[in-house]
Amino acid sequence: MEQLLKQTLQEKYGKGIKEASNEEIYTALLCITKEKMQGMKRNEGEKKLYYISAEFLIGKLLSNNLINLGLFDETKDVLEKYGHDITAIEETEPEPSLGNGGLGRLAACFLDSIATLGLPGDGVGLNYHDGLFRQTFVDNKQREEKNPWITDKSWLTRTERHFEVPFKDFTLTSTMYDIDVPGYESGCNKLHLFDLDTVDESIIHDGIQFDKNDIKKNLTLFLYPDDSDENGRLLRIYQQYFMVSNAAQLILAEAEEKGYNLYELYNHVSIQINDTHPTMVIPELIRLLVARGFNMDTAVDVVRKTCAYTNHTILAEALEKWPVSYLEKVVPHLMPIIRDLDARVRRDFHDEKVYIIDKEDRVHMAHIDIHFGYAVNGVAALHTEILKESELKPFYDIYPEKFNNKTNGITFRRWLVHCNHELSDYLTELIGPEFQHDAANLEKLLAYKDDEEVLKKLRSIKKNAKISLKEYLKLTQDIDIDENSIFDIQIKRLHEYKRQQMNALYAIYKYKEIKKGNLPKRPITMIFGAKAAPAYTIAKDIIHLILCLQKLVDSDPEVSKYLKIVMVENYNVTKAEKLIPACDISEQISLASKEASGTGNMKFMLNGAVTLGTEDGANVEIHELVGDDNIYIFGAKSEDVIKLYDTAGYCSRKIYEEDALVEELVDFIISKELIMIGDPVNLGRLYKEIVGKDWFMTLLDVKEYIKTKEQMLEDYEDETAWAKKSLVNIAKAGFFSSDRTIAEYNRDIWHL
Ligand code: 26M
Repeated sequence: MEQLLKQTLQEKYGKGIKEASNEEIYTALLCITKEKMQGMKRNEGEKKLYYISAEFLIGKLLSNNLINLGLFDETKDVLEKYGHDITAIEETEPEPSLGNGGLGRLAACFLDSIATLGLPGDGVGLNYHDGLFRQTFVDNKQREEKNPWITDKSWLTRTERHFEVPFKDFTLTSTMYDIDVPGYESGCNKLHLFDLDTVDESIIHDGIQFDKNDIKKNLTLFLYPDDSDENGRLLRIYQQYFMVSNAAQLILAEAEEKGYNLYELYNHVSIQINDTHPTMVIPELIRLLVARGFNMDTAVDVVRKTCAYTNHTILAEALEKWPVSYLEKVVPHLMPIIRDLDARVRRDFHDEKVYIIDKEDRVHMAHIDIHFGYAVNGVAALHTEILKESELKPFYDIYPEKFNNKTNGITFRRWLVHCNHELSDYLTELIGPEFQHDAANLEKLLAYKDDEEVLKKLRSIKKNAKISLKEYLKLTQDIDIDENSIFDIQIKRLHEYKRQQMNALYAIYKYKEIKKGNLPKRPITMIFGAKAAPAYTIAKDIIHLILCLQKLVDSDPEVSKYLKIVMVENYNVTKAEKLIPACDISEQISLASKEASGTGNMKFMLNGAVTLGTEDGANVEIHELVGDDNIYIFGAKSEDVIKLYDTAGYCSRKIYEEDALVEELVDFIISKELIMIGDPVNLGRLYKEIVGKDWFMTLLDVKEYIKTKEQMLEDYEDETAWAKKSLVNIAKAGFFSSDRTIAEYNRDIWHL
């Protein structure tokens, strides 16, 4: 590496390693790594997977690629020798924000594991020029700005693949860009991102506004910030069709190039449909096969044996239902096929709940996937049970054999080895390096559960991570935090079901307690990080509340000695990598039944945080693995919540009126202290929402939540007992390696 780096810097900039700037070294390392990956062997086989997803939240790639190529330590040493720090060099890399949250990050972890397991499998998606917006805070409110990430030297490689994508009124020509996906000590796959040469970034104005009508100029400009944004639904359909038509054409082109018989496509290809966003790949593939001479029945049969679908949510508003009129406007050539599929369903089944086109003329995308795919999976055990027993019950009754669970996972290369070198090195020293190949080996750590030395070392590693985070927050937001305080962290998209508002009510509780003189034994640092969809009003009001509380506490010297509230600006993958190793308490407090899995919960556990959570998503499996002593569980159970919804049995106003403490906490949202800092419109609206609707039942669980968190704070004071909990969490995290998840997908669904 030393020689290569010297030579590259000399050629590019006429400089030595010592004199080169961080940017120059970054660019040189990027070029070197890219070239190495080009020379790598590709994972190959008789059958290949295409993972189609509207989002791939890949994060920065330099360190990750160096780790997977086995070059990280060497590179770090070379840089140190010449007085450079690899962390500072990483800072100069722009983060591609090609995802909203969990679903996109999962796709990125999966690509890493697919490559690492040596499986032939590529990702297919879109090359959004500005990704998800960049968040800033102005007047205690979220502001959205564009977030360009593509520079002349990037991980993208323009290819010679182009396809014609037909829309109603015009045809567009695509260009395929590739990003290499190196496996850890294994072969290489690719992420194919499709784009349009005519996209024009100059049409963006005032933050993230742009002309929604000129598809040739705007198609791949932005990633849609989830469907709470009503605006631009048509554009979303243009994007989805552009993505899947390119994917389908690529799949057929590669199959034809390899000389495969398309009548046996399913022996050579599996297509994983990541949520319903790529669902149109089903009618599109049928269309393309019919154009190649297939009759309709055969085309349907071949496609059905090729496609599999993953469901990531039961939230009704997130289940895509496109009005027929929209599809007619954008892709009229798919409508006869979709109508034909619907007719097949109506012929075979007499239950309107499973029809593709409903009475209101809306196309249910998930229904296409379930009828015309061969597998349907949920993303955690509880979630899959809820799909089978309630949300998708009519489908489960028809196709029990298609349903299966694949509990999510995370790549340990990024979420341990890269983001927490000190912990990862110590684990290697203690239990050997095998856990890096097979995460189940982390259980060897249990042998040290009562070893005072080990527990002490784990505490010191945590402390160092807290100090690093302290330095980072000082540098980036000029915020001071105390490394001796307890770090309580909730980082995830802002959504009412995730209940950041409940955590904010805890902050109010603590503020009031301190005011009353009930001082905590140790200061508490409450950290939040979350973006809200620009059109999701209440989510933005919750951000406003948290920022106002942050100001209130900061300006009160009596309270700020004991409590600090920090809202991290522009929360993204890079920030997650700095926050997670420093965490003591991992907040996973969604309303039971609503969080399909969660993956942040796994990242925190792996880095030694203790979960404060409801019995929801993968928390249930974490609970089973670590046992009652090493997790803090509270709140209503999912069966009870589902019952409450079914019977309309929940009334937040009743709890508010009958419980003095709840009333006091909620009233504080519109107290004069907060109104002086914040905007009465936002705070008033949030207050009304919680008292009058509280759709995600915050007031149902808030008291037990407060009590459980108080217990945690008390237990934290027994340092040895706490370090033991931390150790057990790390030791039991092996199950959540995405290598395990992918091995299961391959065993049960893909058969590569
Ligand atoms: C929909 C329509 C239009 C525009 C955007 C959307 C949309 C985009 C993202 C809808 C949902 C999106 O994401 C859902 C998601 O991230 N789900 C999460 O998936 C994770 C991985 O399986 C789970 O761990 C989380 O629990 C789940 O919330």
